[in-house]
Amino acid sequence: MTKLIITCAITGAEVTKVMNPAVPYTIEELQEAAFGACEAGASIIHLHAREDDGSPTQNSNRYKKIIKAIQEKCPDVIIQVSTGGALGMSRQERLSPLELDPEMATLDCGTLNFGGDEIFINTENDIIHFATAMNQKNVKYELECFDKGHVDMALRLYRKGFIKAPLHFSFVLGVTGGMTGEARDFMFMKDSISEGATYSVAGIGKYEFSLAELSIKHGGHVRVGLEDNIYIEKGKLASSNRELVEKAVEIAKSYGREIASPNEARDILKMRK
Ligand code: KMH
Ligand code: ZN
Repeated sequence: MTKLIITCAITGAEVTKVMNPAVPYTIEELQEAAFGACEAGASIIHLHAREDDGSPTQNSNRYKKIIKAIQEKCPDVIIQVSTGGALGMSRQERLSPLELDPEMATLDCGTLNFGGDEIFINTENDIIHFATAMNQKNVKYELECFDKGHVDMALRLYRKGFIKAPLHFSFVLGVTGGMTGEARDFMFMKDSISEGATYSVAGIGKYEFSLAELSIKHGGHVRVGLEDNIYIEKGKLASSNRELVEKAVEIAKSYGREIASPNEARDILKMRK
């Protein structure tokens, strides 16, 4: 089976130190979190920027400093910047990190209820706008899909020529308002993508490791990290992103699945420029 690509979503935009004190905010904390995750086996860091007080930002200068700090300690790692940012941010704000010509970025493929009155807005025109900007800069995108309709949208925009192959999907399952992280929903998502496409799965909260295991078993890839889940096991907070990656590595080992290095991940995702 193909080697396993582990992405670590080290901080996100919504999770806070109040929920888990290990959530990194400062440049030093983000550097340390990325380093720990990479040492444990992550080849991709899914990155949101935060200010020192934890507020989420898409400011490209802040991203630049964080990326520089991460690359000092993990020179090979693939940095995947978020263009989802935080709820309520404008298109323009969300796209700011593209100014840095990142190697990889997320491309969110549909609108979703996010609990309470929150809505994560990604209209068809937003997706086309983001995809066009990334195509111009030859940025590898990860197609983030929180729902089956998002996969269909990505495939439709692929057929129309706005989204380019090779397609790499990320199924983010278990968000309030999106598809659940039950095995049935994972199978439906993975069976819906096109021939030759690759996928990774990010299980939110309690779904993180059950979905990681399913994906490992079925030849998919995995995302873990404090953005998605703050617990190492039921009722016990994770001490670090490293610990979450280590747990994914243990599961992979139990299935005889080897872990991809960053360069092997680049080959698997066909992202050499
Ligand atoms: N923070 C969420 C609203 C992404 O990184 O592209 C969106 C998100 C998706 O995290
Ligand atoms: Zn994110």
